[in-house]
Amino acid sequence: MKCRRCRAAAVIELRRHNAAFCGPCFVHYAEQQVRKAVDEFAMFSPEERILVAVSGGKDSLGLWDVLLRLGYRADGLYLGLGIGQYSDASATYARAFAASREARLVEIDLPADYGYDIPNGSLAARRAPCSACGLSKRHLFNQAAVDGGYDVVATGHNLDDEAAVLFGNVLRWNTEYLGRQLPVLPAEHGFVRKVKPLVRLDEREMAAYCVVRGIDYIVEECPMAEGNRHLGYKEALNAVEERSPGAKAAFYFEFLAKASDLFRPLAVAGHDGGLQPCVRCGSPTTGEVCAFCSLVERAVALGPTRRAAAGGS
Ligand code: Q46
Ligand code: ZN
Repeated sequence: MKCRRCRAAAVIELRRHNAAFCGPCFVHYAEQQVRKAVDEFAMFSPEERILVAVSGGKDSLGLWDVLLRLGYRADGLYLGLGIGQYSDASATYARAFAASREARLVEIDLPADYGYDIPNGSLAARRAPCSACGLSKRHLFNQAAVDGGYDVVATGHNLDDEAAVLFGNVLRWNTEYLGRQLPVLPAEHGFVRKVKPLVRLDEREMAAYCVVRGIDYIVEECPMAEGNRHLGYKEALNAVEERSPGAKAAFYFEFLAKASDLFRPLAVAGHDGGLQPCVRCGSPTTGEVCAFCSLVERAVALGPTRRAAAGGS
């Protein structure tokens, strides 16, 4: 197998592109894919300041690396979720990467800064852990971007993530979500712009990118991910992709090109609920107190004793 670009021995084969690449040319390919996504969806300009949400995993660290290599003004944001050993280890990878690139890493720690963790918050709010986690991330990423004067928050969602979410939304015809599933969500109502520059790269490619670039990342999955519906959707899509290389990318990009606009009015209608500032934190919300502040309040009130009794750690 030879590299498509330089004819040297290839280290990775990409069936959906009917191509193979050597290490350096694969890095070039990955950069091109990010560049293409950024340009195609007008994600940000070289002057803008980007806050990259980093988890210590392959996608977010790989994304940060690509953006720095492409010359973007990208800082990292690490959010400590208080998920035991997993959080301790993931923070180590994020810090080590930042130190190796002399890049700026903003850190927020849920237990130290807000007095709760994801297992506790999930119990208190009677939400699945990933739901309490998603709510916390959305709020704190936005808050950190506003506080730090960043133009945009970038997350490491890759093609597999986006295709799996799309699959789940199509299975249930969640029309409001379908109207908002875009690689760029523009700034509105006090929310900064959110972008997903890795939509043209899949999970395997991001793992390969990190290996070729020598980026150490946490391989272990978050222990709370078990039972997450999206894992099942990813497996289903991988089975389709195996038989029909390129199907996953076609599913996602053809949706964006041909169907996404049809659902947009439904998303806008569902989102038009008269936003006002939260009385506690000032974030835009439809109620008096935003969902994040009420989660914190309930989690802190639940306290560590009840948490231990309920089997949390
Ligand atoms: S970190 Fe949070 Fe994920 Fe863990 S609790 Fe779920 S959402 S699985 S990306
Ligand atoms: Zn609030």
